[in-house]
Amino acid sequence: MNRKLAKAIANYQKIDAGAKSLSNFQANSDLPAANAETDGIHETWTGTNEQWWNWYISLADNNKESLNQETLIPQNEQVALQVPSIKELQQELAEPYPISEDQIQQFQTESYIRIKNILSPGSLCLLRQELKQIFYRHHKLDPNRQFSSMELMWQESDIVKEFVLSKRLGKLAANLLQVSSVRVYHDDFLCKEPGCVRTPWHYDGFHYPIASNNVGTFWIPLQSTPKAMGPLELAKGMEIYKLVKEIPFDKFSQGHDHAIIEILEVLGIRIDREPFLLGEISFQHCLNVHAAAANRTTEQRIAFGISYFENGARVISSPTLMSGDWQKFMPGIQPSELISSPYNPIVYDLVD
Ligand SMILES: O=C(O)CCC(=O)C(=O)O
Ligand SMILES: [Fe+2]
Repeated sequence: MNRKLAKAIANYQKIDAGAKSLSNFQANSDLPAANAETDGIHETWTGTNEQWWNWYISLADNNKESLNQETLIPQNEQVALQVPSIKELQQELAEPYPISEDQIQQFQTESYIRIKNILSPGSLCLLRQELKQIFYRHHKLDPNRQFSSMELMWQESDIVKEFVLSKRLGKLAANLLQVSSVRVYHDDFLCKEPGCVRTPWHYDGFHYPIASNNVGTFWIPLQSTPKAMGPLELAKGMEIYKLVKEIPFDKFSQGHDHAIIEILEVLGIRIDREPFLLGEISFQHCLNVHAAAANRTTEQRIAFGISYFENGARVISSPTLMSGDWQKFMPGIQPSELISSPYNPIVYDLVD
């Protein structure tokens, strides 16, 4: 192991042991009590998926950028654009995106790819309106909420369903992952309210209960997303996850995120922190290491995540609490079984 890396990990383990011996052990108020009885992750998540996200962002180290609610940066509200009719939307989403061999190679090497103009601004505006409507059908406005999240939005709306089950996105995911057929795992409404803290560093493969590396996620910002609003931050390279894998996870503190920040810095790993334009999206391989910045603006940062996996993949044999309430995303499917519930339809198949 690289000497600098070994030192950074040893340093983290010392801090982590110190924190635990000071009985910081059950100090995370976002962790459900039943999950605070052990210090491991090899157990079922006992809260909801929404609580999972709240707990997860509580593990982000925000020491470097303290957030002050009074100094949020004023941002123009997302302007309402002319939205397409359902027919126009269906036409747009049926159109395959012509991805080049070079782009596929780039994705396979760097572990993610950004693509511009994949969805029209009008369609994204329609998606944003629809997602907000669904979210507020279920949740009250709450000024204390930092992160507003919800999954399986496509089950509640024909418009969202058009996006999630679209040939445009499904085929693109299959082409980038180099597989012949993909199913959907879940979608994710990811709204950082003004002043919301960072999302900790991670790779999704550590979270997904799927026994395959052919899994990827579109991250679709639903407004142009400057650095101050909390865009995704993407480490370049398919091997970077190996560094992160070495670091023991701590479900109570910000130590894990802190250690990754240190390691990425010490080793000079290249990180893409560029803003996203409206219509620009990223697709991350499940081994891509990423985080997201805090939202320092006065407006909501809304992104829509859609995750696809190789058709034929199974559930891992022992899912952990890192996967949240994963059975919601594949009702009736047990560990080690083939993932084929009605919530995971085939979205693209080469032979169709
Ligand atoms: O939007 C965020 O803050 C994080 C999203 C993320 O990690 C993901 O979609 O995999
Ligand atoms: Fe992620």
